[in-house]
Amino acid sequence: PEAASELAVAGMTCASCTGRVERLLRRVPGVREASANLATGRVTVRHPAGLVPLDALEAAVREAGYEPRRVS
Ligand code: 9UX
Repeated sequence: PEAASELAVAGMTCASCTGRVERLLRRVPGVREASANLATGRVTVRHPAGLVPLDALEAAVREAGYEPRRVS
């Protein structure tokens, strides 16, 4: 089934920031959609359950130039 992972991302302060984070996350194999919320500093990533390790998502956020934090 479909699943969603949520990450908090520090340092996103404009629409270009959120766009960059979304673009890099969508490149991760298995990711169907990534949506970053500028107001909350959170990113929701949709992907098939179990297929995409959180580590890969965090790596993509760092590659975009931002610092991810796990949220429970
Ligand atoms: Mo503009 Mo967002 O420099 O980092 S892209 S604030």
